[in-house]
Amino acid sequence: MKLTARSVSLVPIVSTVAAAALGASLIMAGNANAATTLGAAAQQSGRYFGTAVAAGRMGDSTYMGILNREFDMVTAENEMKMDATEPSQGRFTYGNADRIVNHARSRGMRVRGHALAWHSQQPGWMQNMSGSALRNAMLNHVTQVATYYRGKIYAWDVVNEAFADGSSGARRDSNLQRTGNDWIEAAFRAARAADPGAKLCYNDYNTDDWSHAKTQAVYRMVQDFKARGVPIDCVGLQSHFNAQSPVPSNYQTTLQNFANLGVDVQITELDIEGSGSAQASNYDRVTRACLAVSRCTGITVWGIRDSDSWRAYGTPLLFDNNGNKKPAYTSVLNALNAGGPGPTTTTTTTTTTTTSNGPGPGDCTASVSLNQWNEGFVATIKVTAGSSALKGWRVTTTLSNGTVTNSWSANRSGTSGTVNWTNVDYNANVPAGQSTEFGFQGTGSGSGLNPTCSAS
Ligand code: 9MR
Repeated sequence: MKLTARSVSLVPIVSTVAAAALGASLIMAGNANAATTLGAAAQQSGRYFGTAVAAGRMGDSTYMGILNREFDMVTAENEMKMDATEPSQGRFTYGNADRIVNHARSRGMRVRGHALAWHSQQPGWMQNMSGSALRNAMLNHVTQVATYYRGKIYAWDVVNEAFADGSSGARRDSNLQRTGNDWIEAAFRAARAADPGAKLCYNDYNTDDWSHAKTQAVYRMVQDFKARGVPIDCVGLQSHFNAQSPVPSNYQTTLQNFANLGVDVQITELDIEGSGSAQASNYDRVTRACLAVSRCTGITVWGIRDSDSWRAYGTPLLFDNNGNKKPAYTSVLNALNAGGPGPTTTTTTTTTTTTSNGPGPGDCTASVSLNQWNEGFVATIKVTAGSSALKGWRVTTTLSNGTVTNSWSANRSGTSGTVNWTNVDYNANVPAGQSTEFGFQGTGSGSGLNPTCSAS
């Protein structure tokens, strides 16, 4: 990209105002229970503190020591991008991504997935595609990668950097944009279908200043998505700051305004060029802004040591080249220890109910796994054949307080009340005792679906 321009009660002994007025050492001395690592400090208010990780540095013991000690969320810096995971069309490679994901999960860290669809870092074969071939290739990529990592990713950057810089407020021109303005929502729908449990984020840079046209344009898109039931759960603000692009005075306002749309807000690639107390104070401001917004659920810095940064010359990170903590580190840790209201969690519940007509020969059962959040739901219906194979099936569901907006892997009649579903060609045949799945997304409540299955 181009940068133009658990116990919370243990901690907030020091109020925010007092914390701002006191020196760092005083705060630490006055708070014997202060957490001593970034991850632990963030967890006190239910947040996370993450970093970008490069697979190529995982043999560096200093790097790994800091990673394992300080962070509880990980983003692959390049290894989950389209060129890394689908180097030739239809051939998916996850070696380096898996090294990062497996390491994180084995240490109890969570993972942000970055990124499913982006105009940049596309594999060569995709760069030359257009039209419906490109749209289908993109959707297949989203589906395959999100399915591969299903259940392992806290949040996906489904679409990255799709808006233009400057004052136009327009979408960025790209081969993906030229497939039609709805490419972004199509990507989000595909991601939800593939991994209903992951939070789905739109991620961008230069969207930190509330008055910027680009920020406003992203805001309007998210507002529109929420109004139309397009599945979006979070907005990522990359937050790459330097002298040309400083931390804006209205940064907290931006975070709060996005959050007010009903999405989580995450600071996804934070780095701030500079040094010493000036840099420390900027990091302090960003951290406090997140803590002040209850739906700002966490902060990720874009690398560990300055020397690990994509712009090492700007010494923008929290550890110096030798892995020593910088003043910026101390200011972030102290800000986290000063606390803030915990993030609001969406009410996501998963329930499974099974109804059965048998199962005997020619019969089938249907069960539902429901992922419900405040405004909508995704239902995955599992159709299981009885003691003989199915050559076709029909499922009936009841939607008393919800409306289907999008569905996959089945034909549908109706959108609310009694909704009937039948197999599509490729999932008509289900061997005895085996299962197939279809799904749908809706607004409102998906409770009481009570699916029944019959052979057809
Ligand atoms: O840090 C990444 C660097 O190693 C890559 O060369 C670069 C290529 O595009 O991407 C960097 O990460 C970018 C991130 O994926 C998206 N936002 C901007 C980041 C910094 O350029």
